[in-house]
Amino acid sequence: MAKLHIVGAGAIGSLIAAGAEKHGVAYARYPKPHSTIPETVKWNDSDIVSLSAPASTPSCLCQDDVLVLPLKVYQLKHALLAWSSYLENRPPLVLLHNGLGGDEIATSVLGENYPILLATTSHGALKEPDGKTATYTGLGKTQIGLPRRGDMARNDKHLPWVQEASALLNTALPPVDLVDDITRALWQKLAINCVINPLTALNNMRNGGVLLKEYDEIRHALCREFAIVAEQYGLVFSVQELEKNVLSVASLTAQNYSSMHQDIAMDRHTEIDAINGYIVSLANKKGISVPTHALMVDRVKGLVL
Ligand code: KPL
Repeated sequence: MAKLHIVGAGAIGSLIAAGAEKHGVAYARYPKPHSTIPETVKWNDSDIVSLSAPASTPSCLCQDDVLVLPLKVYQLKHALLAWSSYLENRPPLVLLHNGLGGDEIATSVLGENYPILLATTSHGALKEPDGKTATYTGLGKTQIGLPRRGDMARNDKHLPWVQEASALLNTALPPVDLVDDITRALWQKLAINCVINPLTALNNMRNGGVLLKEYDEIRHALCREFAIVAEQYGLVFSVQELEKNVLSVASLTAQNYSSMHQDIAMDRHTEIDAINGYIVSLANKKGISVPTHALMVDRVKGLVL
């Protein structure tokens, strides 16, 4: 029976584990040593799902298993180096994180031909302050797909390993949409994070604060610079479309605190390098100036100094 191997002790990983537990999918969890890992998840129907104890030593994974990495981009390299010796059967990896840059890290550790899927989720989950419980705060969906590679054929998503890995995740935590162009979906999500995350962290406000008139100008500048950089990398977005998506997510999640707001509030490392920092580094490679994204990076880094 194919098994989901879930790395880390975060809220989304716990949600996937709870879905696997509820729906009869075999799974194992691998938190970092000494981290507090949720033992139960409060499901969205108030059911309390008890999770299996962490598996301390990973055994060699089977080819039809799936290794899910719901980690921050800055944690990925270390995790993949630690896992690489258990991956000789080449089970597929699923990278699930905010921001971009994870695929480059994974291919630098495992090589261009390693079977990798990229995913983004809009399910809401949060780890309670005691660290021992997580709560499923909002039903969403997960989009998954193959990273763009030069030789990619349109029907690659019909490859058996791609279908099987996404079906396994869909059984655990539906709905999972296997999409033709995950890169575009990830950039769309990146634009949302580039605006909501730094503005909420810098101004100590909930996501709904981004809707205020006083942020019109900066929202627009961030979306405009984003669209210019994206176009240089073959992704065409209209500034209006990006702003509309930002406003829609800010209003749907108006009462929530963004992950970057939470990271700052809890004195944790932020994901700014994989979000606005990713845009700045791509812009630099093309000689484009993105002063508003660069300002966000500097100011967020200033908050944690
Ligand atoms: O992904 C998010 C985050 O907080 O990181 C958003 C979409 C902004 C929702 O809070």
